[in-house]
Order: sequence, then C-alpha cells, then structure tokens
Amino acid sequence: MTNCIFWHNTDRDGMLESSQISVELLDMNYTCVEGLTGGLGGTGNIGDDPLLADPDGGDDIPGTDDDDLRLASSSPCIDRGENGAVPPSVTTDLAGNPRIAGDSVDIGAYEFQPAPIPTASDWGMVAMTLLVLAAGTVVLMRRREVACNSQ
Ligand SMILES: [Ca+2]
Ligand SMILES: [Ca+2]
Ligand SMILES: [Ca+2]
Repeated sequence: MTNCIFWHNTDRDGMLESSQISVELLDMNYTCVEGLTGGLGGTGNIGDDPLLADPDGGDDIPGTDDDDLRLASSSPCIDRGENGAVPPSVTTDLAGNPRIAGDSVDIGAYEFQPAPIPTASDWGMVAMTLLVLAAGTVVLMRRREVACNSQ
C-alpha cells in the first residue's frame, strides 16, 4: 500500500493508528496515517494532519457526495508520495487532473494542482488594469479638487 491517506476513521478505541489500519504483515510506504506510531514499519510514512479541504463537505456529513478530499495548499502530503508506485496507466487523479504535478506525486487520491505561472499576456492584463486604476484615481483627485475649490 503506497501513497494513501487513512484519517479520522474511528473504532471503540477512538482514532488511533489501529483504528485506521489493523492489518498485520502490511507493506505500507509513503502513506499518511492518523496516530502513526512507526510500528507498522515502511518508509516515507507520515502522521501529520493531511489538511483535507473539507472532508465531510458542505452538509457536514462524512461519506456523502459533497465531501472534498482534495489537499489544502499547505498539506504535508503534497509532493511526498512515491512516483514509482503510480501505474503507467494512471495519468489523472480522481478529479481528472494530472496525477503527478509539481516535484512529485502527492499522497492521497487528489493531486494538488499548483497555480500556473503567469504568461506574458497575463502580465499585459495586469499592466492594463493598473493603468485603468491609475487613470481613475487621477480623475477622482481632479473631481475632489473641483469640489474643494467651489466651496
Ligand atoms: Ca458530506
Ligand atoms: Ca464540512
Ligand atoms: Ca505533487
């Protein structure tokens, strides 16, 4: 088992590692597990909160269609997975976005998609917007001058 997240599963003991996974002889690597003790062995495993966007969704009920299991931009699962464990046939994540984005594959079913680098035309739009704002400010200042002079 590789590149998986096991978080907030509960049993009679609470939300321990054993509440998330209770399989012996398990080969687990590059996986995020709540309550990770290290007792399960493996490499690259983490126990930090994966910072899922809204795991129970807008209805606050886990397991329904509106659950949002994407990673927040500050998630420790970003770029912490093992690329070699991704089958060549898997090119997209559950949302249909590229399965491997950024430096490496993410832990979990959804790949965090970094913001695209602005293109020359994007910067042109920014410059244009600033010019329009600056021109608007000059007009406003002139109007204020007129208003003051007429008092
Ligand atoms: Ca829900
Ligand atoms: Ca919610
Ligand atoms: Ca990534």
